[in-house]
Amino acid sequence: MNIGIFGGSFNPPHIGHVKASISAYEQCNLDLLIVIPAGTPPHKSLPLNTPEPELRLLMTKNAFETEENTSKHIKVSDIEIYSHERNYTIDTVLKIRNEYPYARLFLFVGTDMYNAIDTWKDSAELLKEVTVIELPRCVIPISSSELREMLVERKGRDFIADSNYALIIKNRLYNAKPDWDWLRQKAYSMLDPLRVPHVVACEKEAQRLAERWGVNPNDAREAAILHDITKKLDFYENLCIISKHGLSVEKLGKNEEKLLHSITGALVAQSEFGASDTVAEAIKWHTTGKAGMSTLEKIIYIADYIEETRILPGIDELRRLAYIDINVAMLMGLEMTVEDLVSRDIPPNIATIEAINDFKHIISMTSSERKTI
Ligand code: DGI
Ligand code: FE
Ligand code: FE
Repeated sequence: MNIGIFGGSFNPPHIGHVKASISAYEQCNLDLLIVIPAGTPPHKSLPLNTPEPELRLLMTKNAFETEENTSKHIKVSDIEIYSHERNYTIDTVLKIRNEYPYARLFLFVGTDMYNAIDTWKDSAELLKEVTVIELPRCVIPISSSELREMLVERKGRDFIADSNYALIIKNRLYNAKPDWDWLRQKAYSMLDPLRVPHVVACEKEAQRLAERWGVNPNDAREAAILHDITKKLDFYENLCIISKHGLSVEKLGKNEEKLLHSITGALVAQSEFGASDTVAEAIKWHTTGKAGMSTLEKIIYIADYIEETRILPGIDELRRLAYIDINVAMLMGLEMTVEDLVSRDIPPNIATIEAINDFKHIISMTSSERKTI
């Protein structure tokens, strides 16, 4: 029996690890490849934001135990990952040797390790037990540390298994930020197809408003892309999301089921896409508004209203105002909504009324300040 042993930090695992070890698997004619994510010894130079062992183990499984690799016998082992002490390769190899006394063992190592093998603990004994195979980096020229840097820049997705990319973004591991195309694709797949142009236009408008009003345009884009992701869900599906997060809904008034999508949109944006609190709050208040809105919250409310596909009476005036005085635009938008609701015999939500009073107050303050100047 031929067994390959492939240890590493896998922080995160990437297609370079997988491709190189699969090609070595074939060349060594392996019957089994044992992949061993390393533990986190206190003094080893793993970066501070290294994910929990459970997550690193899961990511390593996701990366290696794929559909593509079903014809291969690959086992991801947890013999090192939970350990907080330094694991020497010789100890791990002897454990495997114990389990497979007659196997031929191949130890897969990267070039750096390969060149330093003489300096390893008990290297002479180790070399009696295993045949060392150098895994060249040239197959996929990427390292985990380069990848971690790319993830912060919304790059690197192509080097990572899809399930792992979703996991990294959901938990914002390594301070990763979502690749725009990936985020859009995920978000659009949750929408009624007829709503996609609205969300596309909303992102564009939110970005422009953010640039106009000095808000982080990336936050505005994220919030816009995600703001309606639960809109397609029915009343009970929305309630499920809310109770899954340990929350409950206060009594809903007539026709207020529609208001749930902003609450659940914010929850799902955080739990599935790792959105920040700032972004989640902007989603939460995008339908009703509220008193004391942040500029990002105003921007998402307004972008939702004025994006280029919307056709409403008075919309062009609102589009103009949004770039001149966003508070005046907010007041106009809120009042237009109330007018529309009242005409349909729907009482406006309390948050909408409070928002209107707040913006009236803000606008009267700024205009009296103007007078004193
Ligand atoms: O999700 P969108 O269609 O893009 O836009 P939205 O989130 O602003 O939702 C608009 C719907 O929400 C529209 O049917 C009117 C309704 N709505 C807005 N404010 C209130 C409201 N419904 C109630 N019951 N009360 C409100 O204050
Ligand atoms: Fe909405
Ligand atoms: Fe919307």
